[in-house]
Amino acid sequence: MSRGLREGGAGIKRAACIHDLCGMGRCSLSVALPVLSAMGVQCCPMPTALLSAHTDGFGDISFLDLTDELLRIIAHWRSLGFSFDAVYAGYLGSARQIEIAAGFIKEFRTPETLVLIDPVMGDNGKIYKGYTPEMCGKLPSLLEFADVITPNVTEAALLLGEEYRMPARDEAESWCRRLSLNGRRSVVLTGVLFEEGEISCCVFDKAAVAAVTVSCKFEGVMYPGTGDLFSSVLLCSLLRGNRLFNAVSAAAEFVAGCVRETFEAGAPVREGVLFERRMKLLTEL
Ligand code: PXL
Repeated sequence: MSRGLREGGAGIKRAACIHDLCGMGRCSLSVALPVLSAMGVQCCPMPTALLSAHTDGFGDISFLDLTDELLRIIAHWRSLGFSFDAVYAGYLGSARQIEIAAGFIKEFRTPETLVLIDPVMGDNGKIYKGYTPEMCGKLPSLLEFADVITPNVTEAALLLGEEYRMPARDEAESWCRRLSLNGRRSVVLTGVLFEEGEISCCVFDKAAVAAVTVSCKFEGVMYPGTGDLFSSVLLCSLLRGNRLFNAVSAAAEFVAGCVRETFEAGAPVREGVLFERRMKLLTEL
């Protein structure tokens, strides 16, 4: 069977989503699935691991590594001849999965496929529990295949070999340019605190060869899973043909609205943002 993008699609774009599945704490596939569906994109999950909850704040979580299962999923999809409008990768469960994901992208991407990789490694200057130095060292080899990467400040510092710190405007822009590999890929640096009461993204768009800043009101609390929410909305907005800067603005506004509602509700931070009641807004983005 030949590999086609649209078979059975009726205009619905299809994304392979390489993320973990967490039972508690709204993140990764529990966010990507509803967001992609609401925004009219088919989400095809490639679960990297199954966890009872994410790794930040729930204590003794369960963890099932699905590395071997990924190989079986890929083998079946190969036999079906599928390809994808997008490959969207986030939290990986083992060092071997980095090579598997890279092999998958090489084999299944077409010239039109959008590859967005969120280099999920840590936050607030700390590496996530279970994310090994070997994985940190190998991840750049996967990011080589990305059209767009969305690191937070912690991940950008790790990728650049810089000590963790909140960069000033000039430095954030320079980090983005360095992470773009001489303009070969676009970079969205998330969660940057330039001004009191504001949270920003620094965006390097390879198509425009320019860096810009997008800012929203900041409530002072960082919620887990907001990076996944942001990247999922960003991916769909890009698949709708929006330019990177506009897609970043739309994703940042949506996340900021979810954070505001969660903050006002006084909901537990570790459970992530209350995005459910705001899903209807995504259909209009
Ligand atoms: O939201 C990022 C993320 C994804 N997956 C797992 C995590 C985290 C952040 O803590 O622990 C398992």
